[in-house]
Amino acid sequence: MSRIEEMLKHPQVLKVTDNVNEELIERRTYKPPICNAFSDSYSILEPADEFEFDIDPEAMHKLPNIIRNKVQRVKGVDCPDESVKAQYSKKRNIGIVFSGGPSPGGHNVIAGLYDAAKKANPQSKVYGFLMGPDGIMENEAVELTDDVVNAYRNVGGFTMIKTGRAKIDNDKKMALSRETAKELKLDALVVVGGDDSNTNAAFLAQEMFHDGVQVIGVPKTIDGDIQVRDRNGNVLCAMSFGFHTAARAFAGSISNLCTDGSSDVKYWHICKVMGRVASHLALEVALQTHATMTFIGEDLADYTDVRRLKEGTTDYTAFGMTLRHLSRVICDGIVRRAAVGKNYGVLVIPEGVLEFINEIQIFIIKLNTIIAEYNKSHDTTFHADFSKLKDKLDYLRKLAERSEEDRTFTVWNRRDDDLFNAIPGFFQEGLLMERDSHGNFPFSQVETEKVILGLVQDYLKTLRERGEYKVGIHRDYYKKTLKKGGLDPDFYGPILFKNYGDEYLKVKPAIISVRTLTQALVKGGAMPESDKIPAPIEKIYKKSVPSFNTQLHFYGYDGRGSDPTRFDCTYTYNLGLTVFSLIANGASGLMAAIRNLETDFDKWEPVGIPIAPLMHLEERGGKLSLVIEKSIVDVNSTAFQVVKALREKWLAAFPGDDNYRHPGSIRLCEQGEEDRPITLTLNALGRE
Ligand code: FBP
Repeated sequence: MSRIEEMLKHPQVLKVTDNVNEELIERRTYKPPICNAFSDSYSILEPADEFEFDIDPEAMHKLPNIIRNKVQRVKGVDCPDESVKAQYSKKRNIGIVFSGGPSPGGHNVIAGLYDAAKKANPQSKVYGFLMGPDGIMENEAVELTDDVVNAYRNVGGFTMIKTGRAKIDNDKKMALSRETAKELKLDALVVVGGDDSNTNAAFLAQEMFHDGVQVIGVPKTIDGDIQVRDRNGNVLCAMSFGFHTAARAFAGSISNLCTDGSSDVKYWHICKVMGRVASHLALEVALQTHATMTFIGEDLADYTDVRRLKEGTTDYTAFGMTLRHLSRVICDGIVRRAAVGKNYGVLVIPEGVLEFINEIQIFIIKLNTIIAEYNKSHDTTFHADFSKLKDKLDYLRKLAERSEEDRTFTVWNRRDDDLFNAIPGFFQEGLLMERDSHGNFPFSQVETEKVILGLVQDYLKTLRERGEYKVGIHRDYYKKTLKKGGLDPDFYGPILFKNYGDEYLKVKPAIISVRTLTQALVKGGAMPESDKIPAPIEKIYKKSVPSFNTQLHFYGYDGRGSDPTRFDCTYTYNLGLTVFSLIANGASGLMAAIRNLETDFDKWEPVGIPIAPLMHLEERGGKLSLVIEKSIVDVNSTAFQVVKALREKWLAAFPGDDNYRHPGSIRLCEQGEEDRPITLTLNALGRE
């Protein structure tokens, strides 16, 4: 036996190389607290009539059997009627599926549902559909057992049954799903997904209504864009699960960059954070880390260029920030920090920021329409027929030509084509990328940060040439350096700096090279033209010349796969218990939710929210579809207003320390991690 083979058998080596470590054992055995409603033997539903919705006529028409559902409160009872007991405890077959991107806490939804179902009747079966909705259509399912469920308690990812992005969106797929439900004798189907998947859940609930299969949705997505209020603004679901964990994971890494950046003081870290459209994650990251600059897409869209608003005229270009303008705002922050010696920092950009930039949004909508139209009218698809960028651009050029001959064809004209051809190739490719099955634009695949960075670099170059981008020199350092070289700082100071006397000294704008420095010294009477620049002066000058060094980062898939925070563990386990209560009480077409997430745990209230009344008509892939509306960041919310009010402080474009915050790492049992998203706390305070 070789030495290494022997080593591999050593108990210590076996222990440290085992997949199961202490952390995993701690997670698997942790028991999240349960809401009061679940501490009794049974739970019942009580309609909460005070919550009302504006119903879309199309939803009324398409979802007749579930549109009149009410919000239901889950209440614990110890001794209900015998008929209630019998209904609650009957043997059931329940199927559960993950749909869309992973979101930390999903396994606990399964664990909560499994525990409640088995407690109510040990004969009940819970099936996990594999690989997302495809698993339903193809009847690929596994019966979940104690061993399987226990291995994943409080553990991140959707590894147990995997996930997928398929959509059950036509008669054939519906028929296949009904067939599976029949084969497995399902009483209920649980769809754990985002806005599109819960939309799908509503259609499945309608479709399976007469088959007697109940369908329940669960609000999942790290993007945090499933937030439900009733027509009067009462909050029913403040946040989808997984958001807190992803934000904390991103914040942990970004906060480390803040520390690194303010230590070696040479990089700007450009961090793109996930969130396909809404900027909730970026907002929470800003609150968690106090990163130097964080942009919120919704805020950029809300921008109004008042100079363009002349009385009596409407200039639509005055509304919303352009990419160019955004790059100017970023440069302004960079230049102001450099002036106080901080030529470094951390910039956070939401993944979906382009969606809020007027000119880009127009491209996305136009290209979505073009691609959808093409796919509708051809047997093949746009992306199959035009695999190379050049072919796609040729096709667009032809459309532009067509618009000149046919005035009714307006979707792509010569101006669109010219503008599109002026943007970098990699960005063109990004904008033309294949849409997902829901018709969504794949923002995570586009190198947004590179597009913005390109513009920032160009403009910083201009500012450098204009002498406006300089690194400020601390006056003590300046004085020490000159004195050490035998020069009088007070003599040279007014010649070199535009603000001699301030704490950070800024080299005059006209001095942008060794040549212009020589000229300034000669003009100031400090030396004849033939002399060499004194070494201490040259040293100070060189220190004032900025170089813009960047490191690009993308925070998305890593945080999505993180182990859940205590908040998400508790939230999701209770969501699972809620799902079972809704099923056991005969509900269908409801989404499980927990109210009062923003308060202390003892006030958390499990509810069922009717999905159909949340639907409205929206343009998707070139046609109007009935979908649940995404919640984007409300720029009037307290959370956003706090970030806005503290922006200058966090930019720290003044002498002294930066204002970074260290959220720490995600821990399960110990205290120390704040117990809910800061966004929720602030917004709740704002409503008080
Ligand atoms: P869900 O809405 O399905 O939860 O997914 C959200 C998300 O993580 C976005 O933040 C991101 O843009 C997208 O998924 C990435 O998609 P993919 O996993 O297909 O790359």
